[in-house]
Amino acid sequence: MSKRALITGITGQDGSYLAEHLLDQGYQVWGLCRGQANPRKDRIAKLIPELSFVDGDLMDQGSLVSAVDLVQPDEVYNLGAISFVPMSWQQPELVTEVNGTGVLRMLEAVRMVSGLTKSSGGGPPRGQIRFYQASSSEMYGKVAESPQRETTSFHPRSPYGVAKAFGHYITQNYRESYGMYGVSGILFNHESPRRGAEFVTRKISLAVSQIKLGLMDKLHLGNLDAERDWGFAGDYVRAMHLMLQQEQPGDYVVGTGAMHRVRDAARIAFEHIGLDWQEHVVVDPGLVRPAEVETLCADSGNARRELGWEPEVDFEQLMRMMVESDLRQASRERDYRQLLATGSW
Ligand code: NAP
Ligand code: F7E
Repeated sequence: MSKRALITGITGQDGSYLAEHLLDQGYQVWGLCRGQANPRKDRIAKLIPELSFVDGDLMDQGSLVSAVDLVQPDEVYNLGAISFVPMSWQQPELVTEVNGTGVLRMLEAVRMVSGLTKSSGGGPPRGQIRFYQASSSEMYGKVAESPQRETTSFHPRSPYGVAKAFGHYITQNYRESYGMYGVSGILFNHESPRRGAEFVTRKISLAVSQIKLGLMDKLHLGNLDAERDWGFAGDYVRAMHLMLQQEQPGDYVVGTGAMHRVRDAARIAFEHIGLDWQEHVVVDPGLVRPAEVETLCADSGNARRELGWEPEVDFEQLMRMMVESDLRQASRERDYRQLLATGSW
């Protein structure tokens, strides 16, 4: 019989790639969706027609228990979160509730449906449901060492990072307290043509496509010197799945090990369409964060050795892929507007 997976955050970037990957592996896949008329649900349902949906919200314990009980999954991937870091200074309590306490609620739902009680410690993992938590390199924040690995201490710099650290530790705690098969993937920044427009790589690729078509001229950015280890989301969801296939549960760092600055992302994207980024990028101090994470770089040695995971797309390929995708979309929209304006169709 095929395995069943339940994914929270199905309407987000990673949810879509993970669902496609699991369907390819022969899984039946359910996505947890919130809200009574979530427009992003229609979008993902159109993109992946084989998906099934179940209602639920990480703010609502009862809905999560019902969802897990209904789906009876073999694997739960908790990807749901408010993922844009600056939001976490605007609404710190909400972000803590969804990204921190939400993890606890999801673990409780899995524990209750699995009928797990306190473990006496040791022994093989208990319960039939395996749980994946989407931890983040933002937990490292002001980094204690570079590159960062599983044992590097945390120093989060935003309410987002603090909430993710809670989610990380509570997952470890359920593993130790109940013997649950629970793991956290400490994923570094990963991007794609499906990335939200608020994140810096997509903000750049969207702006480049608009500038190419003469629809805008200047792109406002914040800290150009921030360094990140950016990879491709399609590569990273393979690591999530592999983590749940191991005999013993464990936490893994996932990243490429290559670091670039925000200014490199801009340069590569503008160069791809034959323009000089410095003629179009304007630094806006209003976009600089109150406490910045200056530098992040992954040591994914454990994931490579123990999971056999390797990234396949490098940073230059990634930026070019995103620019190409946005250019195609922007050209289609321009042609459509022209057709509407001339009435010639
Ligand atoms: P994303 O595109 O922003 O998607 C976030 C998802 O969370 C959306 O489907 C959203 O659904 C859902 N969500 C928000 N609030 C919710 C709630 N109260 N209940 C249930 N679902 C809720 O994020 P992503 O890039 O795919 O990232 C996936 C996960 O990995 C997140 O937990 C993120 O924090 C973490 N992460 C991401 C990266 C990265 O670089 N992408 C790196 C490390 C960790 P709606 O449509 O309902 O809003
Ligand atoms: O910022 C700098 C900004 O918003 C990257 C999330 O998926 O990855 C993501 O968090 C860097 C920061 O991603 C602009 O200051 C400069 O240093 O694309 P971002 P993020 O904050 O690193 C982690 C791992 C997650 O877990 C999160 O969920 O770029 N930057 N100028 C800018 N950033 C944005 N957004 N916009 C700018 O104009």
